[in-house]
Amino acid sequence: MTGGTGARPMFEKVLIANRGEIALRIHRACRELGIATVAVHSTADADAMHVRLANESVCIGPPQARDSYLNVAAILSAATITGADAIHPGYGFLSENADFAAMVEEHGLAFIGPTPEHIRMMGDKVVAKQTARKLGIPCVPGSDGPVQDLDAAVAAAEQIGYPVLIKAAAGGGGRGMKVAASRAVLEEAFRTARGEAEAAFGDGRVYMEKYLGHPRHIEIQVIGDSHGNVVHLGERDCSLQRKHQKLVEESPSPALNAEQRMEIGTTVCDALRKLGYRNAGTVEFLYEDGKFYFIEMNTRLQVEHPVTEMITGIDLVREQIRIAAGAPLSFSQDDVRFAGHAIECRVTAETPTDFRPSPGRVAEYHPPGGLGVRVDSALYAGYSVPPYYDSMVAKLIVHGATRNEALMRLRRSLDEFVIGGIETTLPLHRRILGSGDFVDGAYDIHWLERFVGLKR
Ligand code: MV4
Repeated sequence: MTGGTGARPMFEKVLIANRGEIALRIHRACRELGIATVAVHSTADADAMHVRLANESVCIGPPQARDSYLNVAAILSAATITGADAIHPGYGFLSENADFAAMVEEHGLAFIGPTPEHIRMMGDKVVAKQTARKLGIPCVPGSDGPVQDLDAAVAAAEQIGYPVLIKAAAGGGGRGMKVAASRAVLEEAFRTARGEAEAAFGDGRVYMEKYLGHPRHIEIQVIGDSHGNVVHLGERDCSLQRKHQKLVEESPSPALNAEQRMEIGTTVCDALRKLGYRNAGTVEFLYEDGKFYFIEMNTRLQVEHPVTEMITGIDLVREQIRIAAGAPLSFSQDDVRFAGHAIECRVTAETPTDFRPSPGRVAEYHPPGGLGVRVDSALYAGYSVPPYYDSMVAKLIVHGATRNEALMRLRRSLDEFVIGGIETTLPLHRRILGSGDFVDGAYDIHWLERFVGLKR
């Protein structure tokens, strides 16, 4: 590290422990800060865009993620050999692996993310919820900690009131959840949830909550530095999802007003300041009948971060890098202005009606452009989408002065977007934009599954 931009010490070289559009996104932020990049890649990604653009690249293993992008020893070796100062993990892969974050630091490198302790704390959903509650964040009514046996489950359900939801402590992202509508089905739900949690995570601990029937999924973006500053950057409404895969995200949420936004944002910031949280994070809530209920915290940069960047003008990845180098946040809460409306569509290489994978060669690639249009993608004409990884191939993000302007711009951009040679979900996105409910902002977390199921 030496003097970089400004008076603060800055990294000279960052290793990007990821692939696809997010590797490119991180590379771009590094370049603007004058930082050199190291790409790591599997043998299947030798021709990937992030590898072409990076200053250096290292092959870290065969196609399967467990042998490459999850190969801690290979990634740490690549960082050591190339003399990197820091590692950015992106999202997915090792981004929320507390042991990896700790090993990065033990090797004398900076982990561009939160502390291993905070990653570990939020990875355990029971500890995360207890922490949130202690810090004054509103939570879903439920069991106080894990539920040990059937008797305890029955007692908790009586207390909470049916329907109840049984969740895995080691779960998250929707894995290992079971609803019980009454005492008659509680025993079966409890045993199944515990068995599935044990099989999936090697940790059979479960906890219980009141089941909310028609919530929206609204999350608060926060960022903190290592000097005790924590600010929020508003919310994202991520209710449009199918099988826990988000398809569309927007900010601001059509369901919130400025007062509600500031209230939940302030509550979250006060809590995370007490915790000493640093770097980017997202606090996830269910929002139903005018009330927020904490569900989880993500200790990483998220796929949908551009939505927040578009309405605040803040480069979240640049801030993450500066913070990891020890710099204070470059703005205060009062400096944050929420301007206009942003919407993101996640485009995947899947068939648009039944979501079968559609990897292969991209024969044509013509992304849309113009005012208020951003495309985050590592695609290029002639590129082959490998079958081994997540199917997301592009994020189309639009910004407008109003929600209506953003909708018009999104419709126009979706019509321009050409990805030839493979099937993508672009036609589904065009259909969603044609729906009256979506245009009205009248949707909850169940809306899309119904919409996809209808009118095939
Ligand atoms: C819930 C819920 C209803 N009531 N908790 C799914 C993912 C995990 N992060 C939490 N999840 C849910 N928790 C209570 N008490 C419904 C869901 C849920 C969901 C949440 C957010 C986004 C999409 C979802 C789809 C199905 C269920």
